[in-house]
Amino acid sequence: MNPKGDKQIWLHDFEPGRDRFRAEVLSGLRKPQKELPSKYFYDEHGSCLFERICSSDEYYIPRTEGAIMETHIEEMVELLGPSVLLIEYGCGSGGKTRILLDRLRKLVAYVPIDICRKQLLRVTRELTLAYPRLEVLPVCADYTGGFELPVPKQPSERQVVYFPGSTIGNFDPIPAKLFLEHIAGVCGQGGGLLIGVDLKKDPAVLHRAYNDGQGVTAAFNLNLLERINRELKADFQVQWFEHYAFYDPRQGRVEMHLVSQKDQTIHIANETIPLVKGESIWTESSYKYNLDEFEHMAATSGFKVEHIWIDEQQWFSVQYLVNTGGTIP
Ligand code: AVI
Repeated sequence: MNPKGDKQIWLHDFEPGRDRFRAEVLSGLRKPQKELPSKYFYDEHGSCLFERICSSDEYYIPRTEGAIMETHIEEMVELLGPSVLLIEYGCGSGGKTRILLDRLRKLVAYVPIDICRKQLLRVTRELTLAYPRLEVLPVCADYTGGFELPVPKQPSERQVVYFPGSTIGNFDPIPAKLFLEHIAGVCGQGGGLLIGVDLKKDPAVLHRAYNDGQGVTAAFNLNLLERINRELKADFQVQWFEHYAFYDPRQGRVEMHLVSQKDQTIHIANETIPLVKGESIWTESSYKYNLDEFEHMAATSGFKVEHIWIDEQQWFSVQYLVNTGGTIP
């Protein structure tokens, strides 16, 4: 406790440094199809914009997933069992998790992991107030890289990773499989993964979701350039870029790009990046799966699909996968 009576928060801090950010930005911008890693959307302002996307009418994912969780939480809790160590990858604003924290029996500890330190600290503070007896062990990290997990005070019966929101969709297929393999290693044999997976659907619905009428998704996309300007002292003229998002049914993914509106030159860390009018910087992919595709990927990563919950429109699934200790080729 500190003198104000607040619980002390021990942050396990592996926040990616500026050198790594610069190196990843430059390596993406040197490619023939220029690209930027979508994980860098989430600075403080980007995280706020993402929260606004999540409450927009068009972006159906949070409300659909939330309704699935509300409807089936008892069944989920039964499957996960008691004395779980719950590890959440990309906890964001933390709202979705409370439904689990409220219901899980004898929860051993909660490990929220997020790349945005400020947001993570805010969420941890809120949770320690709301759940004073729960051990909360925040980790600030880019969860696509390596980092150590904190060890809770009490032993657990099972480690369960929670990965909601269909963030798995932001990985290309091979990295997605490798990431699931990594999670299988984290939760260990008998451990589980409760994951939100967005499903293939009418492209018009997807188009609306990534092109909301208020322009929040566009602002979220463009904020990446503002962040690079601020943190890497670059000189993107943000007004000369436009948000462009579309669904490619052959690849089964939504692509987000920033399209240059004129021939221009960007300077970052002594490098000059030329862009011609109409050229794009690819900032995000968001893969949509059908159930068989996802089951196959899970199986090649060491997971068996134990249960799937879907909404009535069949737009989104929440799935409980168990690490069985074996993989299919
Ligand atoms: C975090 N992730 C799952 C979101 C998605 O749908 O791919 C990020 C996002 N990008 C635009 N809107 C939301």
